[in-house]
Amino acid sequence: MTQTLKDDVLAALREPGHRIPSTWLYDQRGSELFEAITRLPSYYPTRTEISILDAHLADIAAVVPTDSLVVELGSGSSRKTAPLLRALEQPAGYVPLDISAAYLAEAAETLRAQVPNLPVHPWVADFTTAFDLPPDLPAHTGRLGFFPGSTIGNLTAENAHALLRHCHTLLGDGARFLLGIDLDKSPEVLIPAYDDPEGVTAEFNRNLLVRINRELDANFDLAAFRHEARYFEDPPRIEMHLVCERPVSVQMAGESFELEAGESLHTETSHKYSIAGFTALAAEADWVVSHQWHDAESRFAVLMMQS
Ligand code: AVI
Repeated sequence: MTQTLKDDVLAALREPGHRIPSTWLYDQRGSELFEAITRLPSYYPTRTEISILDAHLADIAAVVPTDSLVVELGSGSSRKTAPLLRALEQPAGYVPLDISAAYLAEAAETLRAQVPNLPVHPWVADFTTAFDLPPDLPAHTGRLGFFPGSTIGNLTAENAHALLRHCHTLLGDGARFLLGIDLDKSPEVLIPAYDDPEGVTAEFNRNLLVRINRELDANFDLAAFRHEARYFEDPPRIEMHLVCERPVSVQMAGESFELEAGESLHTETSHKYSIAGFTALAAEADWVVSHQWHDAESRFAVLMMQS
């Protein structure tokens, strides 16, 4: 069930662990800050994935049947989607899915300009829940799911499984699914990617408190919270936290909450996979990994799966 920001923040403040779903990081400012993160020297995933896609576009296109309908989970970074669509042989159309109607409309316009003559069917959907496709799709012979950015890593294993299973049903028999995953690696590389020297990720994380104060009339004292990226080995993941530097009292929705020094709000988990581990997760949802591409340092992988 989709919760409101208020319900999720109240639940997080009441429960130990204080976990707030990471989707709330992406208001207008949060989306701009995330875009800035993708261009930081220490945030390797975006540029690594783009270089893998660029290097293997012809191999990727070769395993996608002609006349496929491309369904992207997320409204598409023009840096990844336009080159893919141009490389495919006569795609039947492109369906970007996004929770934000405004962002989706803008991205669809950009894409239309970059890939003329391709039917584009933007569709507002929350892909963390069961979603549908638009009813007025052009005729097509098969479907290609596209889920770049390692966004699947921000889901729990349970939700990632549910999403893969849902996509299996939605994309149908003979479908292909092209997906990016971030690979497990040394914390010496991972920590700076999520705690950059420029402080952009810290601002991205702290912006959640700005949003909560603004939208829910709360009074989080921003100066009392420090951004922290933590690496865990099992399962491999980075967690983002906002750690209280001193005891903090917060008032919100007529309730008062006390947080102790050292307690934290857990704002995001970013799972890091092995190719074998992800292949096993995909197999539980009946997807077979048919091709895999990664960079020379094995930081990131792009997988092609078949239903
Ligand atoms: C969107 N997602 C894949 C990013 C990640 O790497 O988990 C979000 C992010 N959080 C901090 N930096 C980037």
